[in-house]
Amino acid sequence: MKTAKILRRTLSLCLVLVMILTAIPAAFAADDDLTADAVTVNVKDYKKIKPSHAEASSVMTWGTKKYPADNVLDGSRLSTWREGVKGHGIGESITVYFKKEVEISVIRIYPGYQSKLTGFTNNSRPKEMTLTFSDGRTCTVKLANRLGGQCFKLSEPVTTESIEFTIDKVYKGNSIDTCISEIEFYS
Ligand SMILES: [Ca+2]
Repeated sequence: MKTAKILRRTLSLCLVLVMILTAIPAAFAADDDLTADAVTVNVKDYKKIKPSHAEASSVMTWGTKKYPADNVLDGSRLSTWREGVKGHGIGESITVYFKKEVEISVIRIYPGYQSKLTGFTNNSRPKEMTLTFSDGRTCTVKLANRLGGQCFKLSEPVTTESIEFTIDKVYKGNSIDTCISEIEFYS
């Protein structure tokens, strides 16, 4: 009888422990509920934040032509980052760094190779990307398949030292390489 009682108590204790351990991640997940909706905003209403540099998980070189990560920060739609793995670059990423912690509210992305329409349609464009901030929080942006910049407003301003953009889905171009021409940041 005594053994049965101890067993029952141990079982009850285990159940309570399981319930607590299950509740802890759920409580943290509620705080991480960050979203980034496509919006039409006048970026002149915001303060532009200058990043320090960008690094990519891969970069394509084609003969003497190079398409480095920093091309997304040079202010020109004529230059692009082009991922350099086989296939459409799903899972490849580009990370933009700032000199110190900054507060970001709006991000403007110029997806694909925006030099001209043929450059845009010839290369793949990101369709969905996961953004990861330096505090580990993430959100997804869903991009339209068109030329020009697309603004995304974060559900709350995020203080961060870097933002990683990971390609989750693409609009397939005639060639398989995925490009991003520019990324801008506003607080
Ligand atoms: Ca550029």
